[in-house]
Amino acid sequence: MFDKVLIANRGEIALRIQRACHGLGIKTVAVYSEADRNAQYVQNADEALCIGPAAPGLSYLNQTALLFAAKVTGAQAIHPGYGFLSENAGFAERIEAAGLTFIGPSAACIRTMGDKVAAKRAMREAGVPCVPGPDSTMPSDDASILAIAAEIGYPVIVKAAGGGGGRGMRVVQEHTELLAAIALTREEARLAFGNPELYIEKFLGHPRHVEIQVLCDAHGHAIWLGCRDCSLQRRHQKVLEEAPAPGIDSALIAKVGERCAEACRQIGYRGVGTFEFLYEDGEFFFIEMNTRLQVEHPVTEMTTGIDIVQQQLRMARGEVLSLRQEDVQLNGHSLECRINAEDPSTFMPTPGLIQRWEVPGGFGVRVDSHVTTGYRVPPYYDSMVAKVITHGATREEAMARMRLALSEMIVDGISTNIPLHREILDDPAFQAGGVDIHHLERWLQQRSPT
Ligand code: MV4
Repeated sequence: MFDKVLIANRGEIALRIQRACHGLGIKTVAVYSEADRNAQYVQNADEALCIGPAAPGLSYLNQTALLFAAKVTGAQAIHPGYGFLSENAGFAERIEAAGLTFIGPSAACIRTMGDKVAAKRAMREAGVPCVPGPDSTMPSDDASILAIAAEIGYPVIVKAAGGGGGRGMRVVQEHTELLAAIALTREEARLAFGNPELYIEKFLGHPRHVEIQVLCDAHGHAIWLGCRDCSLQRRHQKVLEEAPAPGIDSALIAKVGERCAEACRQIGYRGVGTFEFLYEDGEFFFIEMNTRLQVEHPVTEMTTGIDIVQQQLRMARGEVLSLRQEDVQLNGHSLECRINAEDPSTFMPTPGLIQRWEVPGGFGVRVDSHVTTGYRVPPYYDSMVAKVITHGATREEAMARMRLALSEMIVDGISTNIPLHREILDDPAFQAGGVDIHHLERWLQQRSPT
């Protein structure tokens, strides 16, 4: 049990976690870098402590400073948010070794899911449908490698076991290219992840990115909270997400969701998690599991009515899950636009002073943001400054509310990607629903040829 949580993060998610804590009567400790000293959420925390200079490596990634901050403030638990140390098994271990609670799954689960081969093996054993390909790392001899690829059938994709999120992978169209591609990817993986192990999968050419949210207690109970479609992305950065994934048979989603929940029971998963799938030609294929709270969790909250961050805190406190699967009612449709401080056409970050900040409101509109007029967007971190989330009885209603919400939003002083979101909402292919993971980049190229 804990009654004071240290929030080891910054920006909108630090505020989101702070609100969930205060809603449960839990006290909060904000930690901040010198660049975030004046942020409003820092002032609103019960206690606040500077943990270092602006550079993330010296502050938000500084495990020793975070543990020291927990010690001096008497915080008994640490919430890592997303990014930074949220999927660092070693950090989870250090927290537990210090007698504190890491708000997340066990270090062992984080470690398994960080190894993409181990994750896939665990999920296939638990009955989750996976992308075709062996659940083992690449053998060392060329003949075996070529035989595996031939059996899968070209094109194949070579991925780093230590990768994920789009880093360390290479598509191979035919057998003459395979061994060179493996040598290159292996060297990249050794450099980037310190782990040269690779694996090989069937390459899917036009999938959608559909993910399933799960919620688990420490007593063997697990439920799934519907799905999200995150296909609208550029360079592996999600731009707009929605729940549910449009046009997918809800009985199929329920079947896959049940498999995910069962897998969580089997591996003793605790807290919140996300199963990432590629969805192509009516079928789901597991690729990775994320062991953190995700940026796009609000669209699931809007369609289930469940406060995912409060549930995450309660699970970490050791409570028994009070929700049964039949209590989870999926209602209507929700969209989330990630508002970034960036140039809408070049995508270059645009840090600086926000001279005016007016956010939308009204029925079915939610804004998650730490920004206020006079806020200076620091150049050191992710450029996301807000998430505009809408909910409606139908996808059309959620889209109409989003158009209105974006038209009400005023940001002066820096440019943002709000114009891009307006254009996406006017795109007939997006409006129809179900675009694949390549749609946004294809559409951007056709709009402004380089
Ligand atoms: C794939 C794939 C096609 N086939 N795996 C990229 C991020 C990482 N999580 C997995 N990724 C992909 N894996 C197979 N077997 C295509 C991608 C991919 C992608 C996946 C999700 C969202 C956006 C993407 C953009 C490019 C490639």
